[in-house]
Amino acid sequence: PPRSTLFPYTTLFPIFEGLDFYDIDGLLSEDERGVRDTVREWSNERVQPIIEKHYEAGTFPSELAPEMGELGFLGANLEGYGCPGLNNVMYGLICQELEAGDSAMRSFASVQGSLVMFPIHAYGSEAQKEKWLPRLASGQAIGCFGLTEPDHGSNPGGMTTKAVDKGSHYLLNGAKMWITNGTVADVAVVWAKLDGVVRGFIVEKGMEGFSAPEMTGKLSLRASVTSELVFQDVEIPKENILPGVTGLKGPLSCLNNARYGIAWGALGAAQACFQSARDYSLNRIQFDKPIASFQLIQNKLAWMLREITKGQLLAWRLAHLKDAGTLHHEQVSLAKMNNVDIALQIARVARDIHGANGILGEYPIMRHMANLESVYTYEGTHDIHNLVIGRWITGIAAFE
Ligand code: TGC
Ligand code: FAD
Repeated sequence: PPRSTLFPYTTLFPIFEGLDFYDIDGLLSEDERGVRDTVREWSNERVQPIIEKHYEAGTFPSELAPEMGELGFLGANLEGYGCPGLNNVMYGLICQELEAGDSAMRSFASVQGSLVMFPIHAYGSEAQKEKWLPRLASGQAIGCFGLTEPDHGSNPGGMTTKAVDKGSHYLLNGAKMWITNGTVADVAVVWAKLDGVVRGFIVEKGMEGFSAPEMTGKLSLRASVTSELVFQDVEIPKENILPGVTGLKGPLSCLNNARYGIAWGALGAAQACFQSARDYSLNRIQFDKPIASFQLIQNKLAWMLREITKGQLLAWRLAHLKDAGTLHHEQVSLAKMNNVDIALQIARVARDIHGANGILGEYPIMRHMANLESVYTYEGTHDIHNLVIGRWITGIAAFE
């Protein structure tokens, strides 16, 4: 369609600049700013130009996985075994910059680092750590995390995937659903009940009876691979159980780490939408003026800036609580819930400011908006986090 020449910025690959109204940069160390700038530059060069095509095709740009490993984006806040050992501000900033490109990129890093490498690092045997962590950190191997089942999403404690101790090995039966990276993963951290107690198992690609068909038909997170995991009498070697944790707190502790990353990541998507809306409104002429000159548009932009700024302060404080080791998981729930919620609302308002152009793939808005619908639901739905906070306030678990 003919387009106004007044849209100089509107290309297929906008350069993400970020928003820093409250001088958050002043709260960051030089090293933290350096990490942020590295990821931003990489994402602007390597992700922005190709991501819309991948989104439309429903494919993940797998050639970027080793690059992400080489640059230290995978398992960023873990130490040893080839992991980068960065602090949690840096880990958060990595998530922010990746998600400014696309939620699929942050999802990939979240699953790999927080949901696969973290449990192996925290609960694995020495042999498991040595076997998997260096390969996962470098992006040479890909991992997935199997908790959700077709009939157990918000309530993973009800899982029916089961392992039976057969003496020489465990026999695993059951199915997982909605598993990011499943089809392309070399290794799956799978949560199953052994004698009625939740345990973690390392399931390797190629094990007999294990398959991971890709789920199709998604209209959100299209640049991310999502799969089922099916286990039919899979013989799991005894040494593949995670020895360091029993019970639901195993998988839930991994989720804390990933939810933390999402609290930062969602701000990346929100800032990308804000930037696009600001630039569009300055260039779009209606009634002989840029639409940015109308009060209603300025009100929308000011509201976006306000919510992003509050979210940034929340994320920064969360990082310092996490680094200090005093963070409790209800604080993570608040930040995940708030920052995804405002990001989704910002994407919707940005779409409105773009008028009809807002529905085009040429702008990142609709893609971010559709992605954020998944982010709102995964890693604990918005309302599950509400109820977690409600339990903290009242002592009463309303989800039971
Ligand atoms: P509850 O009785 O509350 O807890 C059982 C045990 O776990 C402990 N615990 C936690 N520990 C660490 N971190 C947390 N966040 C924890 N929450 C609870 C708790 O202290 C207890 O320990 P212990 O020692 O007493 O046994 O468990 P519940 O069954 O009542 O469930 C509570 C509820 C509903 C909050 C929980 O089930 C939940 O969070 N549900 C949401 C499920 C979820 O988030 N699934 C995510 C799947 S993975 C995913 O979505 C990846 S998307 C990846 C991507 O692409 O980015
Ligand atoms: P349900 O639990 O059925 O919830 C449906 C609705 O009911 C929600 O609004 C919810 O808030 C509400 N609800 C549920 N219980 C209550 C209650 N007690 N009180 C009030 N309201 C309630 N899982 C993994 O294990 N690994 C992955 O890698 C992974 N990746 C994913 C990738 C994508 C793209 C998506 C969309 C999901 C992924 N998930 C993954 C699954 C995700 O964690 C679940 O979808 C999520 O936990 C919610 O479960 P559900 O979809 O079954 O919804």
